[in-house]
Parts: sequence; structure tokens; C-alpha cells
Amino acid sequence: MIARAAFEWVAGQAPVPVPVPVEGGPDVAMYVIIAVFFLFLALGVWAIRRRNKARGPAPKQLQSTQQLTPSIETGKPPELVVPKVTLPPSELEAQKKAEAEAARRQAETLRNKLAELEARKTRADEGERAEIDRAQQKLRDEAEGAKREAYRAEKAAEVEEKERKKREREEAARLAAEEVQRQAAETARLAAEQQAAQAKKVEAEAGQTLAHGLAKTKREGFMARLSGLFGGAPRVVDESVLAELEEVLFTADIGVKTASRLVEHARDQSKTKSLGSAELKSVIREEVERIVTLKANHSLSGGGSPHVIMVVGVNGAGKTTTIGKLAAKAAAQGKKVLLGAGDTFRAAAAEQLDVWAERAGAELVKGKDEADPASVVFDAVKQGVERKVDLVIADTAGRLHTKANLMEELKKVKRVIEKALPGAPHEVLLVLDSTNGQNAIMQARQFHDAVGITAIALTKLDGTARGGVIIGICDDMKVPVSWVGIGEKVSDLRPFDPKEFVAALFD
Ligand SMILES: Nc1nc2c(ncn2[C@@H]2O[C@H](COP(=O)(O)OP(=O)(O)OP(=O)(O)O)[C@@H](O)[C@H]2O)c(=O)[nH]1
Ligand SMILES: [Mg+2]
Repeated sequence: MIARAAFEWVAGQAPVPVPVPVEGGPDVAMYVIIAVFFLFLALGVWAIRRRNKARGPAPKQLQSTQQLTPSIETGKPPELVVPKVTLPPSELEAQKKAEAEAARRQAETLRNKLAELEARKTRADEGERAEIDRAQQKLRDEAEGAKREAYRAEKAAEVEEKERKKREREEAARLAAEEVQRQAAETARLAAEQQAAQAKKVEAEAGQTLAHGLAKTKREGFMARLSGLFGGAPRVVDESVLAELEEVLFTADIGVKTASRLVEHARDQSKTKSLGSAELKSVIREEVERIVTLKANHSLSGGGSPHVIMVVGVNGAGKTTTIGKLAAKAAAQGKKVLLGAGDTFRAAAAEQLDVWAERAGAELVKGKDEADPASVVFDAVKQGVERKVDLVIADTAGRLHTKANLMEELKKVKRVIEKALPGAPHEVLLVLDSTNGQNAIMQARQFHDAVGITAIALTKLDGTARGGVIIGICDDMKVPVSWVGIGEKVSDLRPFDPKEFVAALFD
């Protein structure tokens, strides 16, 4: 009764059956109906989930397009064309399907024969009929056997087919993953080409000076506040002036240690002679110049045959760009240059280096995507020796595929370079992004502890007010800043000149 009421209600043939005249009152009936409804709903959800589970998960690479590098024109990831994979049935699947078909046909033939006998039976006499019955029984058994055989073969074919579908899905996922990689590489190649074209365009324009690169530091950085201190009405340097100096330097990007050293130096000087603001400026200027004057090698040679430079730094610091600029410089000096694409983390990294190599007329040694970085760099140095190049520059990753420790990986790269050419690398160049301010000093320490850096290239000075970081790095590390990047074009990587630096800041 309840079921019937429910049916009629659901089918809309009756008004909502409240109250339903059943024992237990109308509310009970309603609850039962609702319970039955939810039971069916739950069954439906369960069945759909079961079916989806049997189909297997959608290939991982297809679940989102996040892995696709955004297009440089639209800023959106490109459309991923998912390949449709159709594999031919295996020999066993084809065989089982054929067997199932043959058995089905056999069963059909037997059934026809049975029908014929049935027709004959109506015309037969008693003796014949018994005979026909026996024949029919035999045919029925055979037909049953053929049916069973068809069923078994069909099931076996289904198992094989399922396997084939699984292989098709796996293959589609693999192809899609490849496509993701290819598109990422293509986008990066286009980006690098654009970058190179842009660099070429800017190169045609006048080269930037260090003063230009440091303009922001002078205008907005700690130098602006120091200039306020030095440039106001002449004051005798006393403890209050020193306290102001301390306050400015402590909030600069030069690091606490260096700031204290400069203040102490000024204090010592003020004790031996009476200083005015102009003298205080000279004292600081001279001390800064002393700190940043460290012996640097700008020749890109002198280590051996070939001269090998290993370039390290966190991702995005400007390693690859700096390598490209250095390669162009060396090539312009008539050197034969080979670049090693030791950053195998990004599919695009080697392509980016390729563009720079092509521009500079340098050779490039690269490995397969995700190859062991150390093996690629080993090859590069070996080939550099064999091809008698003058300079090998090895790019390295700023991060890794695995969670492996970057510093351990870099130590390994350094060891294999030494194995490929004893005495190499002749320079370990750390590329630092100056916009990181004091973090750059911390990074420098970590890299130094791991691989013993011999020189620093400080990039992106043009876009930051944190140029003071050079002073902190030189003071802290006693490692020379050899190169400074003050823009995108090749000539914007300049050998660092301490005199030019202090002049740009203080004059
Ligand atoms: N303005 C300016 N941009 C720079 C300078 N040096 C590098 N860049 C830019 O910084 C960005 C990152 O440079 P990359 O050379 O790709 O950095 P990377 O260290 O190789 O990065 P990963 O390969 O990801 O580890 C690029 O867009 C460069 O054009 C510089 O001196 N000035
Ligand atoms: Mg790079």
C-alpha cells in the first residue's frame, strides 16, 4: 500500500499523499517515501562512481592545463590538443572474438536444425517421433555447448579488449604529457627569441652606463638619505651625526656588519681630526671604495685550455642571460666558446641557451630533458677540450626536478667538471639578483659554503634601488663582484669597476 501510494505520488497521479491512511499515521508514510527516494539516490551515485572507477582515472596530464606555459601573446596557457589513440586488437583478442562468432553461428545452425526436426515431428509416426526426440536432445546439448563456448570466448575477448583500452589511455596520457613539454619548450623558445630580438634592438641604442644603472639607488635608495646627511648645511660630525649615519646605513641593503664597520670607521676618523659633512662623505666614499676593490678577472680566460666557468645561482637570478652576454663578449674578442646546458630542470632552459649560443656564434652541448645535469656538464667540458675551444661556460639549475638538495647537486657538477678537466672549473660565478637586497648576501654565503664561488655577477641593478648590496657582498664574502647587469642588452653586462661605482654613487 505504501509502495503504491509512493508510486502514484511520484508518477504525479495523485496529490501528495498526506495524510495517507496507513497504520502509524500519515507522517510515517512520508518518511518511508523519502527514505526510499534517498536509498535510490544513494544507489545511483554508488553505481556511477563504480562505473567511473572501472574506467580508471582520467590521465593526470589531462586534468588541468596548469602545466602549460602561458602563451607570451595572450598570457593564457595554449589549448591542449589531446591525442586520440586507437590500438589494433591483439592476436588473442581477435582470435577469441572469431571463436565467439563461430560458436554463435554454430548454435544458430543447431537451433535451425532443431526447428526442422520439430516440423518433421508433426508428420512422423510413433517410432520416428522417438527417434526425432533423441536427435533433438543431442542437438539441444550441442547447441547448449556452443552457447557456453561463445560465452567463454566473448569473456576472454572482453578481458583482452579492456587491457587494450587501458593501453590506449596510457598511451594518450603519455602523448599528452609530451605535448605539454613540447608546448612549454616552444613558448620558451619564442620568449627567448623575443628577448634576443629585444636585446638586439636595444643594443643598437646607446649603451647604458653604470651611473645610469645605479640611478635608482642614488635617487631612492640609501644614497638618497646619505646625500641628505652630507649635503645639508655644513655640520661638525659629532655623536648625533654618527647616530644619523648609523640609522641610514642600518636600513640600507648593505647588511648590518658592513653598516657597523662603516660607522666605526667614521667614528675613528672623527676622533683623530675634526670632520665636517663633506669630509664625512669622503671618509665613507673611500672606505666603500676600499671594500669593493677586490681583484677580479674580466678576461674570460687564463685558467686553462679551455677556461671553464661554472655558473650558479637561484632560479630567475639571470644565469642564462648572463651566460649569453658573456658568450657574446668572448666571441666578440675572437674566442671560440662552448656553452653547456646543465639546467635540465626546465624543458625550456636549453632552448633559451640555444638562442643565446646562436646569437653569439657559440657551440652548445645539451642533454635530454631531465638528464643528469652533471653528465651534461661533463660532456660539455670533454667536448670543449676535444674541440679545442677557448671558453666553456656551464649553466646550472636554480632548482631541481626532485627534492634533491640543490647544493649537493652543484657540488657533484663541480666534481665532474674537475674529472673532465683537472683544475677546472677555473671560475665559479655566482649570479645574484640585486633586487633581492640583503637576501642576496645570504644566498651568496650558502653558495659559497657549497661550491666555493670565485666571482659574482650582480644582475638587474637597473631596476632596483638596492645597489648598495654590492658593498655588503664584497665586505661579507671578500669575493669580487666581477660583472654587473644593468639592462637587457649584451653590452649591459659590464665589468664591475670600483672607481666607476663609487663615482656613480657619490659624485
Ligand atoms: N633588467 C634586467 N633584467 C635582467 C638582467 N639580467 C637578467 N634579466 C632578466 O631576468 C630574467 C631571468 O633571467 P634568466 O637568465 O632566465 O634567469 P636564470 O637564472 O637562468 O633562471 P632559471 O633558468 O629559471 O634558473 C629574464 O627575463 C632576464 O631578461 C639585468 O641585468 N637587467
Ligand atoms: Mg636559466
